[in-house]
Amino acid sequence: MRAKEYIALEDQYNAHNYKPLDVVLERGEGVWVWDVEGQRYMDFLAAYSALNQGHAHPRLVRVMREQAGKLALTSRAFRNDQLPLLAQELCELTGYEMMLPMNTGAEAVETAIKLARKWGYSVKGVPDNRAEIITCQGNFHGRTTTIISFASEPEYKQGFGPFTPGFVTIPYGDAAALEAAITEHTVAFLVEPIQGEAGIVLPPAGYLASARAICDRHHVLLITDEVQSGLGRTGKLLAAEHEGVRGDIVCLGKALSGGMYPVSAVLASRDILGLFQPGTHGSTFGGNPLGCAVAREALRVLVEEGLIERSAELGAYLMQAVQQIDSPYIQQVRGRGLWIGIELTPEAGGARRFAEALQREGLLCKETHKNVLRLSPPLVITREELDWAMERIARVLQR
Ligand code: IF1
Repeated sequence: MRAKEYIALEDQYNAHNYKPLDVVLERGEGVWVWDVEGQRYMDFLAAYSALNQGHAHPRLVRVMREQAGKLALTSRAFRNDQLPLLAQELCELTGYEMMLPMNTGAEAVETAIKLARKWGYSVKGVPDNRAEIITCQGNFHGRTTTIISFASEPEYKQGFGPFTPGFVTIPYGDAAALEAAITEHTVAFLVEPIQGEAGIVLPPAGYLASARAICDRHHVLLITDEVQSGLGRTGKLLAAEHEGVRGDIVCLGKALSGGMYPVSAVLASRDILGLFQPGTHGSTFGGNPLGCAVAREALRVLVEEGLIERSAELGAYLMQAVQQIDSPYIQQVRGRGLWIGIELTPEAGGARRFAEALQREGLLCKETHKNVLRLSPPLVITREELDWAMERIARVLQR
């Protein structure tokens, strides 16, 4: 079938909850993908940073094939030989005492919310059903009804009420606003170390460290959502490390499985995760042996192929190259590691048309909100591949 036939089928039978570029992909390898007409593109989105290890990484494909043929799912009614090893390896890698496996990023964030509330009632002594969690303007933590209850983007929440109470929203990057919002019912502060969906927005230097100190001062848990910023994307294993900050609860997802399978997790101390008793939380697929086997290999690839260091080194190279582009359309360039947002001027006419122009040049990336072009290639990208991309990005932005 031709691309347009696939598009017609999708438009007829699939809900229109996205406005995808009209490119129909059938194969991927490393940073490259091919559409159904044999056209090659460089993937500069990496599925919103789920594909840090690149498409079809041979080590991940091999492990997935082997495990799929052995044992894919047991449910947690029984134990399996992969979850204990993932749990140990992930905790040793991150320095946390315990983990709880889920599937999607939203489920990890929901787990963190439930855990923080449970801690508030049973440890901090907050009166039942009075727990408050502070979140930030511009946040993105997933699409469940509780999570969109505190979304600041109207289109994420319009028409989905009634909303879950117990959330207070403050401006991102403002430590004084955080301290002012804390009450005796506050159990946690939920924050992205760098806001992804908001347009790769970095907070002021020292913000996360201030938030950490304020949470300590007020006996409030710091929940860092590293679903997108984590696992090497910013040039560190966890983005919070740039400020030497450790969240009390950390949410991971996306690249935890290298994009091969939905695997997410929550990390915390034994004192905190120990609050979940048997039967108080769960998931059919959470901790399944297939996802755990792939996640174990995805973490090994991340470390053994030096992808975290590569993200720091090539990210600095990419940032410097983008900053040198002389274009009337560029308002601001932000980012860290191989994660860059190019904010365009209002006169530029919106980032979508630049993404479409880049698609015609063989580069796939995505706009976020109206005016930001998001660059987040797989971390396996080479300097030559970056140069190939930069040539096209500069050409489109200077046109
Ligand atoms: C969509 C955005 C990115 C996330 C952070 C949790 C989740 C995400 C920081 C939930 C997911 C995805 C979801 C996808 C598009 C993409 C996205 F544009 F929506 F916001 F990356 F920026 N925390 N982000 O970024 O993880 O449940 O999806 O596994 O919903 O459109 P999930």
